[in-house]
Amino acid sequence: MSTVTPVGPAKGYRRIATEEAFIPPELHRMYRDLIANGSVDDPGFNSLVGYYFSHPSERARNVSERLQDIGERRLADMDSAGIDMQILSLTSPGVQVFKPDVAVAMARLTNDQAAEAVRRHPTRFAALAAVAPQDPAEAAKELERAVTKLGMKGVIINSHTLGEYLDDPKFYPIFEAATALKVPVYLHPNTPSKRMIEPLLESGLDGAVYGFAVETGMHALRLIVKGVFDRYPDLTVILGHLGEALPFWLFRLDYMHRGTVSSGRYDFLKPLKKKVSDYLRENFYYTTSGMAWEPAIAFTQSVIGMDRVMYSMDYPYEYVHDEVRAQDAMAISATDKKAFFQTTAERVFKL
Ligand code: 1DF
Ligand code: MN
Repeated sequence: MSTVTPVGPAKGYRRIATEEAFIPPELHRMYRDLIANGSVDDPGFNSLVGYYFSHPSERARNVSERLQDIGERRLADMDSAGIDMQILSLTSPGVQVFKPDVAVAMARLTNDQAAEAVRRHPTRFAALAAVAPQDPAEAAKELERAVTKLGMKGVIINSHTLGEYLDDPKFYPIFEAATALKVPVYLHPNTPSKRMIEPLLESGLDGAVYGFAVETGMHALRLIVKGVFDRYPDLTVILGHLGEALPFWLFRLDYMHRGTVSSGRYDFLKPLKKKVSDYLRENFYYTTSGMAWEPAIAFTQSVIGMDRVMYSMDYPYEYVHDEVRAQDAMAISATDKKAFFQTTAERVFKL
């Protein structure tokens, strides 16, 4: 690889990266087996994981290797890119493609490994819990164990679980646990579910290039319009990629949703207590995850709030020193920059 110029420490703040992926080697092997025998009925999984874990390209090999290290190699990469701390989370789609019993066991194994890395390097790593939504009661139990016994700072869920979305009441136990424990739910992308992926897949748009945002932005809106936040007003959800484009839609979402509900177009669509944009401003936080583009960051800060937009790198999918430098150079006050890189994350994740 070509050499890169190290970023060096920031003046006046620590850089905390909040959406940073890893995978236990055991899970990596299981993914490869699932791909090889084609046994997962999810075209997005086969496209995405098939690429990263078996494609011969340098990008795929690089990502696949780096994902499996939560020790010295990762720390060296963090040192080089000027990242003081990573909030680790199991890479997408997590355990959400396995049979329920396997998924429950692998979530535990993942959390134990992440907790061990945090114990070894408490100033460099914190972690979010992996859970198996396939078994909502077990997911709630594991979240409680991860937070109370392992010191984890929240939970990550990679959008749909084999085509099912979290607004389904059967998943409420997960939100019960998250709100009782006062920890955020990171709604991380997954490839679009089988029901919506086809036109994206046939044009190569199913992955992080665009499909992730279509899938995950829609998922976040489902939570809002199906009333999840009216039921759990204290629920905090974090979105990466500057909210999967939702901040740009605030005005039209409010206008169209109001008209749709008030005209009685859908029997199942009940009025909400607040405007769609209110939930997006009051229940959600946003991270950049490689959207290292100042106009989009500044827009999100202006329509959502300076105190709700945080830095994330999305390592190892993004490991680009110039992106750190670009976000360092944003034209905002020293206090706001410290909030962006450090203090908002400290508050949201209780670091
Ligand atoms: C990619 C991007 C893959 C993100 C990811 O997990 C991921 C990618 C599998 O570039 O293919 O988390 N991301 O969050 O942007
Ligand atoms: Mn990511």
